[in-house]
Amino acid sequence: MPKFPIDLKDYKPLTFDISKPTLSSEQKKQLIKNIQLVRDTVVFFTAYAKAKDIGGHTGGAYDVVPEYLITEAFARGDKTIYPVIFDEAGHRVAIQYAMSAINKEWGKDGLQKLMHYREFKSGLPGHPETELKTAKFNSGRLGHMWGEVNGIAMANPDKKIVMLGSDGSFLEGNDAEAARIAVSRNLNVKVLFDMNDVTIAGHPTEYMKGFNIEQTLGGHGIKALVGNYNDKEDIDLLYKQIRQVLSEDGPSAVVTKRKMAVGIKGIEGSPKAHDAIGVDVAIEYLKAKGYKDAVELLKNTKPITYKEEHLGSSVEEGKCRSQFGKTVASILSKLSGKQILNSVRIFDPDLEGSTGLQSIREALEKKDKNLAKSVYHNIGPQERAGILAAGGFGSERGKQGIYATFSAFSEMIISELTMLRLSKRNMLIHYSHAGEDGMSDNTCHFGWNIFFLNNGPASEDTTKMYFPADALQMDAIVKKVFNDEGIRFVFSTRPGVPYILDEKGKKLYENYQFKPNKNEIIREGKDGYVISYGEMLYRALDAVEKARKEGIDVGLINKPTLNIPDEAMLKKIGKSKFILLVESQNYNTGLGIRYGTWLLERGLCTKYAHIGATKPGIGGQEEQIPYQGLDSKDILKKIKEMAK
Ligand SMILES: Cc1ncc(C[n+]2csc(CCOP(=O)(O)OP(=O)(O)O)c2C)c(N)n1
Repeated sequence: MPKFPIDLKDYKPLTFDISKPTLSSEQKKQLIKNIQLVRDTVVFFTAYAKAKDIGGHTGGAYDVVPEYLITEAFARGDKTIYPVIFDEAGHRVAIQYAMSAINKEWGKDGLQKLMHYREFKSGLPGHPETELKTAKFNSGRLGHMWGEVNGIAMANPDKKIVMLGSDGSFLEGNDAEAARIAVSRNLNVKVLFDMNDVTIAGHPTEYMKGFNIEQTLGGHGIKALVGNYNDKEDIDLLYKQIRQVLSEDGPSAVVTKRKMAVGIKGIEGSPKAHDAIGVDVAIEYLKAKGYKDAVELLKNTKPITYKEEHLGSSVEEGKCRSQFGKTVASILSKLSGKQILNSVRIFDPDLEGSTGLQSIREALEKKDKNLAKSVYHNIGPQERAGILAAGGFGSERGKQGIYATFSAFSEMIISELTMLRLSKRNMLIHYSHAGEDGMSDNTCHFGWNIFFLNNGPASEDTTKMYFPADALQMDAIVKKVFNDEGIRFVFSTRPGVPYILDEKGKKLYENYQFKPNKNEIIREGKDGYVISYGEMLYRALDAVEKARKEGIDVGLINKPTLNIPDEAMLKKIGKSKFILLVESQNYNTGLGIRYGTWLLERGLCTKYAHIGATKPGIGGQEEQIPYQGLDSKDILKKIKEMAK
C-alpha cells in the first residue's frame, strides 16, 4: 500500500482559552494552516475512494473543518465541553475519520488507515458506526442525531454538547421536535450549522422556498448567530461566534452561510461537491497545492472490480432502480399534459439520481417545462412530509402520488403508512437500495426491514410489495401496476443485476407479462426448491444450476409479489423434499419468517430453512452479501445440506 501522501508535519493541535475574546495572530496563522491541511487530507482520501469507484462524500466534511477545529481547540482548554463533536449529517464522516487519524486515536498508522475509506473491513464505512470501533456515535439517517444529543445533554448536566448541523438534516422534521425540547429544558446543546445551501439534488432555498434555518430556530426560541461568508471565510468571526455559544447557558446555534467546497474549482457551490469529489477535480486542486505524490496516486488508481459470472444469468447488467424512472417516464410520455396534470404528482426527497426519478423529471421538462414544475417536486430530505403529500394527492380515483427514496428510510414512515392505508390513498412508491448489496454506506443505510411495510390488516389489505429480479421484470411490473389502486411498493437494489435467462439462454423477462401475486418457476426440480426474489434470484440461480450439475435436481421459484401467498405454488413446492428461502432481508423480519408460517398453516410440513442477513455491515460494496453468508457458494452449500 502506498504511503499516505499528504505531509501533515506543519499541523499543530491548538488549545483555546474560552476567556479570550479573539484569536492571537499566532493562533490565527496556525488555525488557518491546520484548516487547509485537514481540508487537503479530506479531499485526497475521499477522491482516492472515488478513484477506486467505492463512492463517498467530500464537500460537507470539507466545509465543517473550521468549526470542528475551533470547537476541538476550545474543548482542549475547557473540560466542560463534552469531548465528542457530534454530527447530524453522518455522510460527512470524513471529518471524523480525518481527525481520529490526525489526533493519533488509531495509533501511529492512522493516516495510512484513511487510504481505505469505504473499503471492505477497513472499519471506515460511509457513515460513522460505533460497532466498528472507529466512531464515537452513529449517524447517517438525517435528522436522527439532535434528539439523541438532547438526552446526552440531560445525562451530562455539567457539560456543553456540540453538534454539527446541516441544512439537509434540518429539513427533516425531527430537528424541529429536538429544538423545542432543547429550549423547553434549557439544555446545553450547541448546534453549529453548515448552511451551504446544498443537498444532493439541489439548493434548499430554491426548491424549498421560505426555508431559513435561523428564522426557524428563532421560532423555536433559539437565537442563532449568523455568519455570512460568500467567497471568503472569516475565521475571526467564526471563533467569536463559537466562543459566544460555548460561553452561554442553554441551547444556542451558529449558522455559517458559505458556498459548499469553497476554493475547489469546478465544484464550489454546487451539489456536485456533495458526493465524493471527481478525481479530475481533486487532481487539479492538489496539483495547485504542490501535492505531487497525491496527484500521482490518484492518476494511477484503478476502480475495484467485482465482476463475477453467474450461471443462468447474463454477463450484461441492468440497473433496476434506473429502470423504474425510465418506465414511468415512458408511461407518462403517452399521456397528454392535461392527463398528467390531473393524474400524478411526483415527490422526490432529494435522491432523484439514485432512485431513477431523474428520468421522469427530464422527460417532463422535455415535454413542457411548466408542466414539469407543477407535477415534479423536489421536496428535500423530508421523508414523512413527502410521503404524506404523495398520499394526499392520491386521494381520488384516477390520481396517484409517486414517491421514491432508499429502502432504509421506509422504517421512518410506518405510522404514516397506516394512516394513508386507512384513507385508501393511491400511491406508487419506489424504495431503492434494498438489502445490503453494494452498500458501503453500511448498516444505517441497509434496506433490510422492508417487511415492516407489510403491516395492514390481512383480510382487507390492498397494499402490494413487488421486488423485480432484473431490469426487464421491473419494466413489466411498473407497466402492469401503474394504474392499480391502493399503495404499491416497488423495490430495487443499488448495483446493477444481470438478466435472468431461461434454460435456452434467452432473457426470461423479455416479451413477458407480469402476473401480480403469482410466483414463477425459473427452473423445475424434483428434489426440492429454492425460492427467492430481487437481487438474490440470480445468485440462487447460479447455486441451483451448480447443484443440478452435481446431480441434485433442485428447482427455483421467483416470488416477485412479496406479501401475498400464492396458494397453487405453496401446494406444489410444499410437497417437495425441502424448501430453502433465500433473501437479503433481515433474517428476523423478512419473507423467510412468513413463508414458514404459510407452509405450516397449510399442513405442508416439509424440510424448510431460510437465509437472510444476520450481521451489521462491514463496509465495502459487493463484499457485503458474501459477508452475510448469502453468496451463491453459501446457497449451494445450504442446498447440499438440505438435499441430504
Ligand atoms: C432520512 C434521510 N433521508 C435521506 C438521506 C439521503 N441523504 C444523504 S445526505 C443528503 C443531503 C444532505 O444535505 P446536507 O445535510 O446539507 O449535507 P451536505 O450536502 O452539506 O453535505 C440526503 C438527502 C438520508 N441520509 N437520510
